[in-house]
Amino acid sequence: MTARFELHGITFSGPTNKVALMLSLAGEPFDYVHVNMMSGEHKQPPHLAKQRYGQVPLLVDRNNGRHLCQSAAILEYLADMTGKFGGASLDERLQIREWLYWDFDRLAGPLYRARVIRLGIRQAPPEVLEDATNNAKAALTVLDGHLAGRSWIVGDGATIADIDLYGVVAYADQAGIDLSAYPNVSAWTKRLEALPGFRAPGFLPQESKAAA
Ligand SMILES: N[C@@H](CCC(=O)N[C@@H](CS)C(=O)NCC(=O)O)C(=O)O
Repeated sequence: MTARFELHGITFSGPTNKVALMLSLAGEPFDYVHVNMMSGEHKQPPHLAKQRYGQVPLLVDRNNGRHLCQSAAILEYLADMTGKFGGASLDERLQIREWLYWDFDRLAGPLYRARVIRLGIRQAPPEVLEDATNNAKAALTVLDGHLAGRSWIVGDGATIADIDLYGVVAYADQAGIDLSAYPNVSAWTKRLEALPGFRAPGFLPQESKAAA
């Protein structure tokens, strides 16, 4: 049977992995389309026609032809469509949205930046790496404080706020940040990794693959 969802991305990409993790945790099979960013495929007209920002990820919903961009918006859409990980009430949904915005305001930018500089994908002077690392650590401190005495970011179960934030925190090591300094965050990552359907970042193949 044809899978409902088609995910376009690249295995290296944190935002692509957030969406792939959501699909996997929700038990939704999906076709995966590898976008060759090394050759600039994401800036070519065929991709731009589907993803206005020339980025990955892109999610296609074959049930209705929708093309969705921006990982946080895609997570909200998938929560709506699957009825999973969307929060138990309006108040929870509002808190989830707050954390999604906070992620890209405070955590994802600096942590992903430190990662690509450390991996040698981007060149930057030492002070840029230091600034990114310090800002990522400051955001992790906020997250660690929030998780004190809590199992999940919002409410009593995993939501897309956890999936979204995990898709950044999981790269802390590659960003040169030792998570043992953030014990509540460390314990929370273990809880998320124990969920049925969990797949570690980087599980996507280096080529396109149809749903199993
Ligand atoms: N806020 C976007 C960020 C997406 C993003 O930065 N994707 C990167 C790959 S990890 C990309 O496509 N970079 C190419 C570009 O921005 O030109 C999201 O969450 O989907």
